[in-house]
Amino acid sequence: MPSTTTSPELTVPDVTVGAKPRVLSGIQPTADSFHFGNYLGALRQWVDLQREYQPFFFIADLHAITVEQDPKVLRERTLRAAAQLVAMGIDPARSAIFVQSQIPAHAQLGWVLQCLTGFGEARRMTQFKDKSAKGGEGASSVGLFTYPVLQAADILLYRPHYVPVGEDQRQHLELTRDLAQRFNHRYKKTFRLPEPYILKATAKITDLQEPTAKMSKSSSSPAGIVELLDDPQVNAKKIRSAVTDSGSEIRFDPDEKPGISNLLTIYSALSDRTVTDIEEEYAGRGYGELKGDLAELVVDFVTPFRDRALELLEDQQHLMDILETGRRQAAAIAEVTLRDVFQRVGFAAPARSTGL
Ligand code: AQP
Repeated sequence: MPSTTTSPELTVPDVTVGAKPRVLSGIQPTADSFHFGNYLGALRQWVDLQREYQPFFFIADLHAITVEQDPKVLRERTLRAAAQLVAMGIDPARSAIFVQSQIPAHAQLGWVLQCLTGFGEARRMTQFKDKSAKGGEGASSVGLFTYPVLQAADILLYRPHYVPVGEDQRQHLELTRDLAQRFNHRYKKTFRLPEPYILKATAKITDLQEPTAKMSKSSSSPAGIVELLDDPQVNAKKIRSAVTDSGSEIRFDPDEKPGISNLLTIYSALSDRTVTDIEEEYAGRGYGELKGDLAELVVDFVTPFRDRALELLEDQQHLMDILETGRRQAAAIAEVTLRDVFQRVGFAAPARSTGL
């Protein structure tokens, strides 16, 4: 557990004095299933952190539409995301699970922060460069460009201490902290400076077929990605067919042996054993044996998860109730922050309703 990182000089009005410190994170409903990168890089930490912190976890549908989505599919995937979060152990009794677009404050604060963000600063975000590379910058949406600023709003609204994410989000977290500091300095101390919570060992799970690239919903080939809701035997086959490196030694060396190092990382995370321990066990044995055993571990992990998620998906009303409870919890916090922001920026408050 990281040590506390709140800036000593920052006195943030906390609407839940005495409450536990907060964690917040989100995931996009951009595929039918989450993958091992999402799970090992971020979601597993969500499950662990919910015990000691006050957790807010959202399904980032506003972010999803930065690239074209089929509306019907997007709605389905939003519920699939909720089912997967619950199936993996996010407890709705402890954690607020909500849908980003249902809290208007995200987009509202996003606008205020856009007005504090330099164009050049936004341009430096490498994820935009990566994601716009395929179709060209001109064909990318402005939303894709300003995505990291909306993400800053997602985070700052809840004044969390920690944001559990994968390595690919580190730069966005730095921008979030910069914007928080800028707002606090220009107006009045309002935002907590959140710390990224990135577990080094699993910060970047790579593509099984292209082990120097990150495993990704949108850019991995089907053979390169382990999707948690896929048929477990299909996933086992993908592990057995993973690209490995020249030579035969089973050794963790991400530069020289990215393929085998990725498999060792996944093995270690699923078995709760150290990489060194696994290297020792497989000393003198071939890649095939390691892959075969890892395939079995993967089947043992994904089978109960998938069964539970599919069962949850059969009761959509229950999932919508969970999201509505989460929405209310999140809205209560977000609206207070937004009110502070609007007041500090100088927006005129609406006149009190006369009831007419
Ligand atoms: N390969 C990965 N290794 C470690 N962490 C990862 N994450 C994603 N891929 C890896 C982490 O998962 C969380 C949710 O990700 P997201 O849905 O918000 O989108 P993303 O980071 O852009 O992931 P994808 O799979 O590449 O999605 P698409 O293709 O839709 O853009 C984040 O915390 C992320 O760090």
